[in-house]
Amino acid sequence: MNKTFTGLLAAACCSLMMQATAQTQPPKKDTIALQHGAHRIGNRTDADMARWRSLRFGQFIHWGVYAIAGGEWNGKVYNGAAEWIRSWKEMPHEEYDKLYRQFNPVNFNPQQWASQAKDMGAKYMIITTKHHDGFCLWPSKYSKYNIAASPWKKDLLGPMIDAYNKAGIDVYLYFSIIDWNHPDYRPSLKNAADSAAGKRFQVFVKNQLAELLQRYPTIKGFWFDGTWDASWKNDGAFTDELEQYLQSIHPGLVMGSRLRADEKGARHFDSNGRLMGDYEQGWERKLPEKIEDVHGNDWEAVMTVPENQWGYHAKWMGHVKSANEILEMLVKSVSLNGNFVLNFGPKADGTFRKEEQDLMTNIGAWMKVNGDAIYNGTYAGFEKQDWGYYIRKTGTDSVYMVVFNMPVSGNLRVKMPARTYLTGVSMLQNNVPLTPELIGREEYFLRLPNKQSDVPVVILLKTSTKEGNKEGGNFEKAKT
Ligand code: FHN
Repeated sequence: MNKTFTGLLAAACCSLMMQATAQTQPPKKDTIALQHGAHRIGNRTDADMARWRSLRFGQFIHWGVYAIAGGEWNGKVYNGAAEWIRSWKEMPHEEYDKLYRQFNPVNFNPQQWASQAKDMGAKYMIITTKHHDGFCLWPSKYSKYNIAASPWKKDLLGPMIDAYNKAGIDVYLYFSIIDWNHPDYRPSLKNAADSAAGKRFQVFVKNQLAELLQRYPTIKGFWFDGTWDASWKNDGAFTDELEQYLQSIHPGLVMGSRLRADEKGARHFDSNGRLMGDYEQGWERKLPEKIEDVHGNDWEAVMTVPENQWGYHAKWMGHVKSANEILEMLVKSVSLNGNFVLNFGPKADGTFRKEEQDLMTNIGAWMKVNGDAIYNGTYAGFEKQDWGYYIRKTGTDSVYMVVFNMPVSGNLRVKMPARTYLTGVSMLQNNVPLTPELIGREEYFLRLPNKQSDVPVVILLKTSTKEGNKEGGNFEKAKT
């Protein structure tokens, strides 16, 4: 066996042939004529999109005046998501709308935020420029409800974006269309007066977005939210025009599927089932199970640490995810061709709660050793095994096995696609080589030197599609 293996090593080192990569969307006929449906078939192939796709791990930050309430009001605890507290019957709107007068994040240290995100391994960051409450973290000239009116007085976004960019992290801007503070915002347009307000609101949105682009030209894209109300989704033409307008003033921007609706009110996917926007943006607090679930589209998942808290809530309820659970979600996402974004909700003073700091440290410790398996990773085209996930380094014959469930037998089964052979196996952590045992045609067992580990273990497989595996050819299929 060893001889065969060494032979294979020599024979196959230059093979860069990919096995099945992403499934492409099956060509289907459009049955409905649409002017404002998807304008592209298949994924974007330009450099900006390729960059987004290669980053794989992002940090989401929900920060705003809701952090002051921290999920509590008048001694009562709100069970909903902290950033929604204004909609709670126990929270008078007038009281919430005065909170900005206390927003003074004296301990905000953008360099520290950026360096801890970098240490965690995040390659991009999404910041809430304004959430549904309408409070703007930048001094917008189109709304008085902004950071300049708070005791902090000055821009928060600019220093944040600069610090993250300096740390080598791309920045995306979250922007909520729902705006509870704006007099012209309506969930639905019921009469002529509402329609007039709706038109004014569209101008306001367009102005604020252009303002953000003009103020922060290094941003890589927008992350839209709050686009499910009838007033927004029933004007597909406007959403289409807006997307094109933003692209025209900042070519290359990456924007997901939440922005657009088609003229029939379909969101994310148009009425013919084609994805609108640059990637599928509906994976919130859930992940696809298998490659078929993503239909060959680029996609991104956003995840909370507790069950459903985005902004700061002093009392986290329910299950709080561990670093290993989050790493498994990250790895699973990349193994299915997706990006994974982990959310943080800083406190009103600009610091992060201990649980979030510890998570960043623990995730970062693993990423420092194993990050090679994540960045630029893609679907490997191997049959999934119960021990964990395969990730291929895009465009190469390197495939990583990320082991989350060590079998009691200690044997990790590797089943290669037809006519694919192993040419080298080593532990990513320390390059220690492993000797695979051939157990069938294109099928091996691997055993780790030490099967005990508190964190997922990564094994690097070098593969080849060149002929040469004579020994494998001796295995007979069962005659049944
Ligand atoms: O309502 C928001 C929620 O507060 C949070 O911002 C998430 C993040 O994806 N988006 C909305 C729900 O989809």
